[in-house]
Amino acid sequence: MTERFILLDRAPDTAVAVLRLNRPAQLNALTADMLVQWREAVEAVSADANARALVITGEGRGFCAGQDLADPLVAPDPEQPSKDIGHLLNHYYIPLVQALRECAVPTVCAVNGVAAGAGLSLALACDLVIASEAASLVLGFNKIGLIPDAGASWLLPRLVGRAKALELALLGDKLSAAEAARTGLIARTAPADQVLPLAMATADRLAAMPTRALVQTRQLIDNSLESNLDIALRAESRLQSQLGFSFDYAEGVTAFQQKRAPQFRDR
Ligand code: T3D
Repeated sequence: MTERFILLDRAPDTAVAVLRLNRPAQLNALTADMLVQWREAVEAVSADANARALVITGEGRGFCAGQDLADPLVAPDPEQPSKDIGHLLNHYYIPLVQALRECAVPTVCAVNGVAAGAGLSLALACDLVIASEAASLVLGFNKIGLIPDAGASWLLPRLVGRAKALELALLGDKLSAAEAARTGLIARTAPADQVLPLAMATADRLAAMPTRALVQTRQLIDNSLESNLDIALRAESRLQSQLGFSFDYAEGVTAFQQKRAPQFRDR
């Protein structure tokens, strides 16, 4: 039987799916099987019509130590000197980053402990990142002669600006969760025993909101970093035009007029 490195759960009466990285003895370091299971789990949530938010967290004391450096796919081997790390990125990391960025529901990452290398890249690919005050965040790619990957080189300057991005990537120092929140790398921190409850409460709030509008907001914000005002204005107009015909828009306005809580349902 295939070992389950990713646990996915959504209680029947809730709209929040919870995905747990499950290799705690290795600080949830990523193997190829684990990356495939993670992508499949995110895709399953996208396809689940009753899911309206996704929380991602790690089992054990770490969130994710990045690529498993002992994985024979990448571990340097004098017998086989021509291993291509690009293959690993193309076949495993890139599809996962894309699945996260295109997830049909908002994603909340509860960073319960250390996030390193691609483990940090993947946390940052989520919509909201909440880290335990006990967690540390480190790129660390420079320490093994690599460049930041799994989207980190694209995200970092957009999150913290060029100066801080270069400091984090070139020096590779560990950042406390508090410092990460101060610099804008993550959304917020919480005491260690509160990080998952806060992530769940945040996901509950998101699940009660108009999912399609939230996901399109993510798309607009991501695209805005690549475009100009004219393109952004037209993209807003096109999406707003579509949303104006949606159930959720009618429900939101009607609920406001009737002074009651809206019951959104579009996906
Ligand atoms: O080929 C490629 O690599 C391409 C892909 C690149 C993407 C990447 O993610 S590159 C970056 C890879 N990750 C790292 O370089 C991080 C390496 N780990 C660390 O620097 C530290 O372990 C941490 C800062 C994450 C945590 O430190 P600490 O002191 O809290 O824990 P520890 O004692 O170092 O680790 C605990 C165990 O997890 C230990 O195993 P042991 O001795 O108890 O049996 C350690 O070997 C294992 N572990 C931690 N990180 C990894 C790992 N095992 C395999 N791969 C790891 N990345």
